[in-house]
Amino acid sequence: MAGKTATRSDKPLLRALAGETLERPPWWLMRQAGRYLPEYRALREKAGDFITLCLTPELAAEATLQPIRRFGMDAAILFSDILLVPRALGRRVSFENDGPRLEPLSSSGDLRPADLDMLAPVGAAVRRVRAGLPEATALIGFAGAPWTVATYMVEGGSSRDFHRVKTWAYREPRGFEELIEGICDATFGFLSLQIEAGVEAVQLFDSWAGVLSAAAFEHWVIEPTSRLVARLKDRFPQVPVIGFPRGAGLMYERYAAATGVDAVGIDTAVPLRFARECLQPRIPLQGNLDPVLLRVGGEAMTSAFAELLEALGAGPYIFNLGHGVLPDTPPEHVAELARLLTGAAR
Ligand code: 1CP
Repeated sequence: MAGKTATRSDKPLLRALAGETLERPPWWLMRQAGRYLPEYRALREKAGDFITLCLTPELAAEATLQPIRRFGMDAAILFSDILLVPRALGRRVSFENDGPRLEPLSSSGDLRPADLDMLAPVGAAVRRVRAGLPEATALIGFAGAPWTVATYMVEGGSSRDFHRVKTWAYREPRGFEELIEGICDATFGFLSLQIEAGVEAVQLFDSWAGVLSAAAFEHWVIEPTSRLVARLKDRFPQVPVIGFPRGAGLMYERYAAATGVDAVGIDTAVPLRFARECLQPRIPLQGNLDPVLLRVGGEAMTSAFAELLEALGAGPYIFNLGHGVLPDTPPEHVAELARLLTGAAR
């Protein structure tokens, strides 16, 4: 074999997560695998349904590797979904054209103990990806944070107003706490399985953290996330955790200080000055180019990119979007971004 094998700490993503400021920031994109890539659409058609794609190791590994082959990001993110956890908890989950559908849950009594064996193919996919990645490319595993997973389980899918889940949380906090605890346990099992199979960092997606009051944020975002991170750190002290509490606004500071995560993903709405002055001195940051700018491309994207690097590039930083790649994004715009990043030494 040619060359030496990169040790863990040689990988740019892991160095940034450990707090190093790199010459050029490492990069990856949330939803970098997916419908904007023609090769993904072909794979998806071959699999038939989305859950089959997630739970067939060869197919999930192929979807994970597709964007790396094309664009050479510094990290791959495992192709999977946050809604595999409700499925392991015994809920019916399907993916229709207009989004996920679950049977709505209204009582924690209807939960079953998690069946983690159902998720074993995810471990097999991780092992395949590790074998197929370039040596400097890190592999990120992920799960939904408990609050966000609870929203899908209670609402029965995506939601506009989150009335059902908030009503339950406010009206019957004890029962809701049991649901959150059940999700926490299953999520710990799901992430442990990914780490044991070879993921080198994990991200907790709290996509709906921003819909809560400050007090409810404390209860249903900060507390369960802190417990989950503490359990992960106890068992896997060397594996960095990225927290992404999308929409957390002013609560980002509290999240960064209290949850024990190693890095924070910032959404598009976070002002760069606040990020640089109030967050980055405490914790490495990841984000936050508007996914719409990636879709638009050209000068609008290039100048926003330059501003972002100017603001955050002098501290520990991982380039990413403020949310996932949009399905109608031209792949050439991602290629352009890759060129900007490889030319972006400080
Ligand atoms: O039709 C298809 O091909 C399915 C589209 C799709 C894809 C490509 C879904 C259904 N999930 C995924 C993959 C996925 N989901 C990844 C893969 C790795 C990557 O490339 O990033 C990841 C990290 C996720 C995470 C995920 N799933 C989140 C958190 C991030 C976010 O976007 O906020 C959420 C909320 C989900 C639920 C989900 N699964 C799928 C959809 C369309 C959704 C979102 C529905 C909604 O907006 O409420």
